[in-house]
Amino acid sequence: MIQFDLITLFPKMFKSLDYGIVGRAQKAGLLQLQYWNPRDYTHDKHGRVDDTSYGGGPGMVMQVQPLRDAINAALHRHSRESGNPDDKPKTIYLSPQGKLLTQKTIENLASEKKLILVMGRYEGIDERVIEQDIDEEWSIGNYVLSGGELAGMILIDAITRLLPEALGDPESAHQESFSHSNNLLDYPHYTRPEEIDGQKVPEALLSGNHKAIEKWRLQQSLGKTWLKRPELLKDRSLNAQEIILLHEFIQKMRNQP
Ligand code: 4GT
Repeated sequence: MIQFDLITLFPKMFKSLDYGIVGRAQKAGLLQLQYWNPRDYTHDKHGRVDDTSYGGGPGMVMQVQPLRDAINAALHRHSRESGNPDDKPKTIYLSPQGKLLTQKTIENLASEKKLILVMGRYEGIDERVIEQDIDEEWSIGNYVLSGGELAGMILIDAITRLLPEALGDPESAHQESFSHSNNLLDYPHYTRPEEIDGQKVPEALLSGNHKAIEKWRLQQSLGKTWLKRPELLKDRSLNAQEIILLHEFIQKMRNQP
């Protein structure tokens, strides 16, 4: 079971997590989402949670007080329920200024019992919240969104599919995370029919020979990575068998381009 406390002005956006594996995980009690809306913590009579930026320039900034009070409300509920002041959940701010999330990061976060995710809006949040209230800052990619909610949902989705009981087939996430933590792309997948419009399923997959299938898949993972994302191979050393398989892949490709 993993719990997320979501600090957001738009809790209804998270309804997209009611579908598929993540929806099932919620219904099965493997995943719990709780919402804390900074709007409910503002002291402003008009309900404002943002203000203009010191130094000028366009756009508004989320103010410290409503945000910090919402985070603290989540922390207080946690310490009241756990009774242990030493296990404070991590607070995470999702922003383009964070370190890039990888499958490795996701695997590490998946072992936490509870995470507090802070979703920014407007131009972002007051820097003093990041300094005082945030433990880790993560980005989902080098591009800018109108809010942190979609990034938060991506993080929750990626973590949830790794929870041991979250999948119908417990092998599948494990297998795939293996190829990812190995810095290789997934191998190609095929299903019935065996032939369509003259396109055939590769012979090796029809052989029923598990060793041959495993070898073909590793070769495809190596070859596709070399073709599509060669930079990934720089972060990974190849063993003798992998070097042979990759050379064979490249050779075959040169024979029938
Ligand atoms: C990009 C990302 C993110 C945004 C990302 C603060 C106001 C941030 C809008 C928010 N954009 N959030 N987490 N690449 N935009 O992860």
